[in-house]
Parts: sequence; structure tokens; C-alpha cells
Amino acid sequence: MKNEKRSAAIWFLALTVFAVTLLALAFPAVCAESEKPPETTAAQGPPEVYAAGPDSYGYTAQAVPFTFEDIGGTGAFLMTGWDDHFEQIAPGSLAGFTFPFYGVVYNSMFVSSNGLITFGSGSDSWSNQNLATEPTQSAIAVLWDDLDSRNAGAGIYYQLKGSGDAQRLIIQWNNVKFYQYSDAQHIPMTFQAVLYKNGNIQYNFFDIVGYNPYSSSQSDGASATIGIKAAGNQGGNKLLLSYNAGPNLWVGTGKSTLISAPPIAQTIITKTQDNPIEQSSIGNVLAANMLLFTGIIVIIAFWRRKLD
Ligand SMILES: [Ca+2]
Ligand SMILES: [Ca+2]
Repeated sequence: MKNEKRSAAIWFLALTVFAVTLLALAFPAVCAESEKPPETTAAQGPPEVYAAGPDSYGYTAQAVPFTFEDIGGTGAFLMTGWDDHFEQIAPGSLAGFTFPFYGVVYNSMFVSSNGLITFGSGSDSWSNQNLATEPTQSAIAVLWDDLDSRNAGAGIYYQLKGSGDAQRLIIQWNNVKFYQYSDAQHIPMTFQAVLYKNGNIQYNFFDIVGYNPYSSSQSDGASATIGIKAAGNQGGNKLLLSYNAGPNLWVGTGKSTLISAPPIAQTIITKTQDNPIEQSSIGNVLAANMLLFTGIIVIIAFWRRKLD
């Protein structure tokens, strides 16, 4: 009887182990660690450094003397405590500030914890690309990389400065680290983007030397995308300055890069974030011409009638 009980217990144990193994094979995600795989730049293609433009729209880039208007202690708090996350800077927080970008004027924007600004909607993508297809939104890749703001002291801030044409919005990633932040060897990094009312953009890299236990070559822009793109898939309307290739002319600790918008960016207004799309005036012109044409026909008809 005792042997039968033991035998049954062994069978039960064996079946349980078998069932768990089957479950593990069928649903690897259940048993795998919830952490995402470490990023490797090798899988993303060769590093690329691009020219200063202009792109099809007319944006150009130039290296400028390093400046840094620190808002780490004065800016409005946007977020902290995230690996991959985005938050909106709502129109109400921007006091009427608008920003023209690829012919669209925005009164709001989305900021990601991974060094990316997007328009229209947010992106929490951590895998930086070459701006051909990703992100799908129009975007400013300040230092798009797998960053992490879960460490103590990390935070993302924004602040409006100046007035009139000199008005500018500063967005600052303050003391953020590379994923995975909890590694003791990580060094915090600080950088910012300045969005000017006229559509110009300046990147200021205060300190972007970091440390990543997964990759020795992620520091100082070596694993990041720096540039801008319009919405949708892009061949022409993008200015890709550096892709996994820092430090270089455009990106690195103690460097500033100015992206200048063409004058047309300030005059063509097709849409704002919270207002309906302004219709093209073609319809109005057509209607006016039709009215004129009808009027001429009527006048000719009266004139002919008078002659008869
Ligand atoms: Ca991240
Ligand atoms: Ca990367």
C-alpha cells in the first residue's frame, strides 16, 4: 500500500513536470524574463553620418558654439521613473507658443523618455532607427536611444523662455541613464532641445557620456539617432545627421547643433494640433470663377436678346 502511494506520488510529480515543460515550450513568454533583450547596434545596420542638408523641405544643419540654458532646476516637470514612455506637453501648458515643423504649425507635442519628440501622437519606441519609416509621426530625434529615467535624480523638464520672436521652448532630459539604469556603473546624462518660434531647433549636449553594461559602444551618441523627419515614410523630408555614429560633428558631449528651418516653414500653415485642418482656398477660387463665368453668360444672353 505504501509503495502504491509512493508510486502514485512519483507519477503525479512526473506528469506535473511534463505539463509545465509543455506549457513552457508553448508559451515561452510566460517563462521568459519580462525584460526586453539588450539592444545591439549590429542589428541596426552600419553607422551613418549625414551631410548638413538641405533636405527636400529646406532644413539645414550646422555645428554652432556650445551653449546650455539649464532648466533642470527651473523647468516644469514632465516625467520621471520610466524606461519607455511618452507624455504630451498640452496646448494649455504652452501659453500660446506654436512651433512650425515641415509646414504644419503645432501648439502641442509629445516627448518620449527615449530622447524623441513627436507631433500629433506619442512614441515610446526605444529602438532608434534611421528616420526612413520610424517613428511614423513627424519627429525630432534629439538623442533617440534606449534611455532610462528610473534612477534617482532623473527627470524630463520643459520651459518657455523669451518673448515675441525670441520665444523658445526648452525640453531637457536631466540626469537620465541608458537602459538598464539599475546597473551601478551607469553614469547620468543631460541634454536638451530648444524649439524656436520660427521653426529652428537647437540640440545642446551637456553630457551624454554614459555607460551600458550590454554595449561598450553606446556612449556619446554611438547608439543614437540625431535628426528630424516629416510624418510618414520619408526619402526627402528628413534630415538624418547621425545614426549610431557619435561622437561626431553633430553629436557629442559639449556640442551644439542648430537645425535651421526654411522661411517657408513660417508661412505655410496647414494644420494645428487642436484646430481643424484649414481647407485649401482652391475651392473658393473655383467658386468665384464659376460665379464670374455665369455672370458673363447672363450678360451675353441679355445683350444678344437686346440685339434681336
Ligand atoms: Ca528606454
Ligand atoms: Ca540605440
